Amino acid sequence: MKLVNTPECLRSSEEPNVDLVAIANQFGATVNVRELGDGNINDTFLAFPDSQSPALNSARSATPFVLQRINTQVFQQPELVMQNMQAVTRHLHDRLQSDTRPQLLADRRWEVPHVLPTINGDNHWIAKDGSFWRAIAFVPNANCADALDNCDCAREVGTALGIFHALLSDLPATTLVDTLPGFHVTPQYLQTYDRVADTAVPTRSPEVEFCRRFIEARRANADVLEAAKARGHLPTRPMHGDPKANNILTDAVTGRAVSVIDLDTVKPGLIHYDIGDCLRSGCNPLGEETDCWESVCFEPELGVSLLQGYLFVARSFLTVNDREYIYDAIRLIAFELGLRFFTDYLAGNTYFKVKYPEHNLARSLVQFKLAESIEAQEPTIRAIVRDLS
Ligand code: GN1
Ligand code: MG
Repeated sequence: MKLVNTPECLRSSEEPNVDLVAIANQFGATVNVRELGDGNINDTFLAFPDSQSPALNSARSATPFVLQRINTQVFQQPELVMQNMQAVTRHLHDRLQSDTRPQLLADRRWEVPHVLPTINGDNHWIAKDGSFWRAIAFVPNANCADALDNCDCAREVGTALGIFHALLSDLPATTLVDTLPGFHVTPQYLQTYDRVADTAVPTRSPEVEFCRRFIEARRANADVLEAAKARGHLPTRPMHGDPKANNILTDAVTGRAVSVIDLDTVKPGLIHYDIGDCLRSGCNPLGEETDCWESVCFEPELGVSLLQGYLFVARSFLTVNDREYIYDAIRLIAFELGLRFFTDYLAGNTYFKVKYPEHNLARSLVQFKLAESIEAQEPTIRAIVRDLS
């Protein structure tokens, strides 16, 4: 996430009636609220507590906190999202406090993005208009990047995902609820695409034709991970669901990874979707919002470093089968995200936030170009995984 440069006290320009300070006050006396980040689904703000407030006590410091409005069209059971987040953050916290704190974390700063209660002790607050709000601890002195430009950063991003998976590897997946059925089940996205493409007003442009042909050529491979799961080759585990590079924070001074944030999508699933998502986002130096989609490529040097970081930690719990499907995961998740963006473009931009009507089309082209580049480097990527295992 990037801190967006906005006026001191922000009232969302699209929603002049939303009093963000009043909403933030439900989580503790607040003087100021600013927009934070560029999420595609939820609305995120940074709230600054009133340091003069008598209500401020040792339980709540004057540190800013993250205030979020959950998109309840996407997360239709937001209470269950909170339940999953709390199950995961409690588990992370307990492991960090206990004797089972991994040796790897002995000399590493590691922060858990805890859920902060409302002044009434609840884990969320529902406004009069029905909107769903919650607060999360802000990790100070940390940065994130939408795209990675050097191998040290890539290694740290991979290490962070490895630590996250390692810390959760003893949490039974059954502890978590499937809050987003179908999320990261690629064949289901294909079914949705087929339904939407049948009814969408036909749009003809070279870019749209490129996307349609791209999808058709890869249809048969879309179930590679789901089929592996069905055959018992890949187990269901707690997954993050969205570990793209900018959801990993690094210490502002040392550059070492310190946290994995954005836990809305934690649920039972295949960690391969996480591995794929981390690589597809971390090894695309132009980033997923670039206008230069024709120049997008998967940078193998970044891939080596990211996988070095990940596998160094994850080799303790990954099986031979797990390693076998890492290449497929990287290819598939870029294809899947392109498919999701393209479907949403055809459907009239109802899921992802957009800044202009063709935004989702532009995003899908980036992901398809990335998938093409990953496919062209299959032997290299498979060799990287093999050599690191
Ligand atoms: C969405 O909102 P954000 O940026 O955290 C999406 C992810 C995509 C991502 C692409 C619930 O995440 O699946 O990979 O955009 N989240 C959901 O940037 O659909
Ligand atoms: Mg997210």
